[in-house]
Amino acid sequence: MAIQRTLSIIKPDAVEKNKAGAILARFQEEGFVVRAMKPIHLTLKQAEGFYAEHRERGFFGELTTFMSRGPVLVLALEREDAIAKYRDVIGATDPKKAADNTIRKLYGDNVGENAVHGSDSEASAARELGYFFSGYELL
Ligand code: 3AN
Repeated sequence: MAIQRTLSIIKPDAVEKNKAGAILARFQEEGFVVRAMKPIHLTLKQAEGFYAEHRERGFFGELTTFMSRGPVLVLALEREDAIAKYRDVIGATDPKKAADNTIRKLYGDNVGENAVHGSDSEASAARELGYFFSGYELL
């Protein structure tokens, strides 16, 4: 499997609970290398742009209000097979359905406030990395 990059967001709920450090340490233990990282407090418009593909879903307003309510930590993570491996480490979208010891099981509260975001394909990883990082930041 090839080396890939994926976009991770440690969401406002996890930052509020002071779990960003523990989550970052877990990613590093799982073999991810941090290629870029920054704290951001998204505006509602920036959150809406990021989640544009979900615009028609009933939870869009809830999701974008939540994602813009406090700071997040945005990460470009790299390792072999990063996109699938990252999804394994974070677990299912709904923390109640996530496997034991996954990040969403450990730190998520519900399907909306689920601690972390991760790209779900190579195409979305490319778009999402480009949404938050400039070319020079990812060299
Ligand atoms: P994932 O983040 O696991 O790829 P998606 O792409 O289905 O999940 O959903 C994007 C984000 O939308 C999720 N991370 C979650 O925070 C939010 N979300 C999904 N379903 C719901 C829901 N029923 N109610 C509120 N928020 C939701």
